[in-house]
Amino acid sequence: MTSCAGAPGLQVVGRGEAVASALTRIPHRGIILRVHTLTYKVPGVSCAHCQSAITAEVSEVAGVASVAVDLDRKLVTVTGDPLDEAAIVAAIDEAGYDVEA
Ligand SMILES: [Cu+2]
Repeated sequence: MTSCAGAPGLQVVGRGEAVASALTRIPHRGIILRVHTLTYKVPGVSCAHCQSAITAEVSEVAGVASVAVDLDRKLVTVTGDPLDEAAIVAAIDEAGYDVEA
């Protein structure tokens, strides 16, 4: 049997999967482009405990989509839409850390 009839079909399936995974990622990228990103300097963060404590508190703030804690640079980056800055600072404070002005 030649592969002429089958191979194109398989390729279409392959493309279909590629398109499906691309479509899965596009909304995510769209959100990243659309959402607000706020970065706070939090000098007190030093270890994985600080990281998880802040992530846990800030994640509970309404509108927050993601929280990233950079332990080396002491930065907390929050993305979401909308973002309530006062609530985020309060959440970091609640976790036991001060945001550097
Ligand atoms: Cu720590």
